[in-house]
Amino acid sequence: MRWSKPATPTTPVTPWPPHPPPGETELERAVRLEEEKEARRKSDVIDREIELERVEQRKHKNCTRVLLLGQAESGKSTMLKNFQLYFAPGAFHAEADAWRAVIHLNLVRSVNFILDLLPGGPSSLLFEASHPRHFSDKPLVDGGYLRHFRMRLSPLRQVELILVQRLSADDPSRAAANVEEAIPWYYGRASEVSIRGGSGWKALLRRKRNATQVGARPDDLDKARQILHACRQDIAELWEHADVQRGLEAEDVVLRDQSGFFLDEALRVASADYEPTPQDILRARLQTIGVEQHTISVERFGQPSHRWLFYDVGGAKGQRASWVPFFDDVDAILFLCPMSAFNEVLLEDRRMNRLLDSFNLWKTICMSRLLKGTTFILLLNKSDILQSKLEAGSYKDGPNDPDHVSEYLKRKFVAMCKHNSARERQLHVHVTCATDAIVVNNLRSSDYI
Ligand SMILES: Nc1nc2c(ncn2[C@@H]2O[C@H](COP(=O)(O)OP(=O)(O)OP(=O)(O)O)[C@@H](O)[C@H]2O)c(=O)[nH]1
Ligand SMILES: [Mg+2]
Repeated sequence: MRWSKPATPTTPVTPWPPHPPPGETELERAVRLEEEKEARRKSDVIDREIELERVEQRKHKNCTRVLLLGQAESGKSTMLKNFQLYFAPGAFHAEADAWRAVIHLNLVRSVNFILDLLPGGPSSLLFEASHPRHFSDKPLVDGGYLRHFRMRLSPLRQVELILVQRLSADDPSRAAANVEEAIPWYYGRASEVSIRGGSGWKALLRRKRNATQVGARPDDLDKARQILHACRQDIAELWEHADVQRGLEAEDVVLRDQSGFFLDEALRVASADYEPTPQDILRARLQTIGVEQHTISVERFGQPSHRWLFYDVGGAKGQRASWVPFFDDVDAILFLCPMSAFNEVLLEDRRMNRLLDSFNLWKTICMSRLLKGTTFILLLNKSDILQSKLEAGSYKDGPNDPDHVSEYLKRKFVAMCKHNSARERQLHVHVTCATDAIVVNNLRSSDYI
């Protein structure tokens, strides 16, 4: 029962709290008073909820709400970073410290991945009998170099552990579970880095760092940086070693096209005074688990004015059911399709081609009745990787021309949208490279953003 006044004074109403009934016993009175107290408490809770809702709605008035959708590794979180870089560069740069740990973890995982692939590693694959054993005058396997690298780079296992623990919650067992829980390992790529819990990890990292700065104990992040610094020459040498390069090539492992690739810049990234650049942050890979809500307050003349509310979702198959509750609460959907994935399969379902999966997803989203009036912005992403793949001759059945492929995809997506939408909708299509820091500026030249 709500605690409220009558709508008009003339309307006959039951008084509340009701008058005590005649002949009420002590016990009945105590029960009645308790019930009235409980009713008031419930009424107060409801009032508070209504007020909160009103405050939220008021906040949203000056706020554009965008839902980022697309399969895993399509570039959703990268686009979000780019929006932050464009609209709130101050906030973006303030988070650089936290991203350094992710970038270091990306780098260390790539090195450990290569070491694991080499003979004697747990997933030894390179230099099997079918391949020549060495390509350089300093053979990696036969010349004792591998032993040298293994020994010199063994502290990187500890660095990996420290970074995983620091990027996750305090509980190390949870840290271990967080990593790779969604994606099975397979030999063609380094394992994923995933942290559950939205952007909380950045705050956690900051808090822990501040706590150690007042002198409680030496910071293990600094220790990890020192180890990395000491290993950086060996990392660069291992990566550049002709045997490693040719071995990976023979196994069709193209690390350069993979997420979180920093081996080409190992000397810079692993140096003790390394500060991540915006470009590094855009290229850092951190898998999203669940749905994260991010608010970007536009920094204009130092004053926040307009706000963006982004919902960034995990794109892997097992994550998609959690998208639906956000469908009816957004002004626009930003859907990303990685064009370069035409010859790849989903990590979580290796029978499914990634481009086909994007088509299926797009169709489902266009058909959704909850989204029938929503504006769609389609980003045909990873144009740079598409181009390098085509230059390498990967697209054998047609002209190796990126414009031809993007035009074809654009026509296909537009037709699917028309065919599957319940009514006509606004659809804007762009070819993008989400790691390019000017991408939002380019989108802004179309007047709807
Ligand atoms: N070269 C290149 N890399 C890109 C591009 N877009 C994203 N990436 C990289 O691809 C990786 C995956 O991008 P994310 O933004 O993490 O992908 P996501 O869609 O958020 O993936 P989930 O969180 O798993 O759903 C990151 O390392 C990005 O830096 C692009 O256009 N070109
Ligand atoms: Mg993501």
